[in-house]
Amino acid sequence: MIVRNLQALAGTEWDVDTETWSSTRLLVKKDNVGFSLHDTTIKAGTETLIWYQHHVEAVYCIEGEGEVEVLESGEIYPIQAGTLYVLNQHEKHLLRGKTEMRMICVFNPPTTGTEVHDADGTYPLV
Ligand code: 9YT
Repeated sequence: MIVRNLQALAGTEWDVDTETWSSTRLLVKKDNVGFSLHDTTIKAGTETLIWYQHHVEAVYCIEGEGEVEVLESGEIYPIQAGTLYVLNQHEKHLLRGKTEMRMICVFNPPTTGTEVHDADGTYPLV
């Protein structure tokens, strides 16, 4: 069994901070369970370009408000506590936090725990 605590991971290599979001990776590739699990905060008033070309991501909002815009179709989906979106088609998108948003995110394949987006909004396939 694996047991971890968010506070205990603060300041480690699995606790990543960027201009528009911060994320603590609670479960990562080396845990060998087939997915990674992240507790992510989207900063208020931000917009992030994201395009997970190598991963499927499920994102479950538990706090805050914002929206996600799918770039190919132009569709915009509002996000609030209780909203789930899943990037099952590797959709390139813009994520906007109106307020600070807290999201629980699952990645398949799992991330290593230290990734930040490249210029395309992508994480490498490790
Ligand atoms: C919702 C989203 O993808 N935010 C960017 C960070 C990502 N959740 C991560 O790496 O934890």
